[in-house]
Amino acid sequence: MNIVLVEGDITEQRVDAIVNAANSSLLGGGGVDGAIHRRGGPAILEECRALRASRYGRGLPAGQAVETTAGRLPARWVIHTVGPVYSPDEDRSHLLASCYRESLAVADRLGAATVAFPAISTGVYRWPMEDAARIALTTVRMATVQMSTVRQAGSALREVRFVLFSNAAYAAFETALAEPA
Ligand code: AR6
Repeated sequence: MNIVLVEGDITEQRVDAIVNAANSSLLGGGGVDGAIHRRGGPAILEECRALRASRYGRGLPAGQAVETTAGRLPARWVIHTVGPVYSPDEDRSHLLASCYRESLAVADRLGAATVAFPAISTGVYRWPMEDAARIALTTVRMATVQMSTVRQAGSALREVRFVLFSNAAYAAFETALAEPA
């Protein structure tokens, strides 16, 4: 399983699944969420509305993940996850880690070989980039090791790609990736 860093726009990634940093409403927003819905078209929102009506009447809780179609995007699925809002007073890193773990579990269940993540919670939800990068990489490394040891047949997952929207975000992930696992 490879971890790859790229600087770019997640909506342009040709992967099986892209992860959306959504909010609990699942009904869209700004940032990466806005970009995904804009470029993916109305089919994604339609499925999100159906999920609200069926399984998530109170919204998708922070740390959980659920998939929809990717509409017109060059991916097969969008996995929506809700990051925690950063708080200087309360450690919510378990919720941020859970976003990565749960999204990978959904990707694995779908049989995705390639998955792209944005830097969840580092925009509107204000999580400091260096810390978010460390949590993201530690969690993905641990989860993929577990997936390959727990599943006898092996997971289809071959690549986890982090798509970073700025040079500073890319540099933070590069530093965290260079740290010993
Ligand atoms: N591709 C990759 N990364 C992007 C893109 C893109 N097209 N656009 C932004 N980013 P944010 P959050 C980066 O705010 O902090 C939404 O309104 C961005 O630079 O999208 O989890 C939701 O509806 C930042 O580093 O998500 C929620 O209400 C990272 O993606 C709320 O924002 C995440 O920024 C979620 O906040």
